[in-house]
Amino acid sequence: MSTASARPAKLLVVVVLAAAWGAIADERGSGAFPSVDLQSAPAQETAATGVFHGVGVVTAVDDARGWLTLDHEAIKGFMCAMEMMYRVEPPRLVESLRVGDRVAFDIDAGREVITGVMPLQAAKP
Ligand SMILES: [Cu+2]
Repeated sequence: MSTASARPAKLLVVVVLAAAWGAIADERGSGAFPSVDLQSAPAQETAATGVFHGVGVVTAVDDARGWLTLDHEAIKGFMCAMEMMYRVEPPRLVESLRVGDRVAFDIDAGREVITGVMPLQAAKP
């Protein structure tokens, strides 16, 4: 009886060891694992350096702190179209902006800070 009950247990140990070995192998990274790819999307955006130019519509303004939320078009070589919040330096650049304004902007890709804002079309009153 003891051999009969020991056999499944032994099999279980082998399965667990195989799973553990697989996990260790995964962590070493074969390069084919999706965990790496999942992180590469945001990493790609922050990896860009230099000043990029974008166009977007203002969806929120925090002129006290110098934050601007833009629904921006794709910025070639930097990021795809999305709505996001940016820090603006100097903060006074956002003072005259209103929600709905369409603007062109310069963004320092390495710091993800907007360093220039040029109004293109004012929000409809
Ligand atoms: Cu963005």
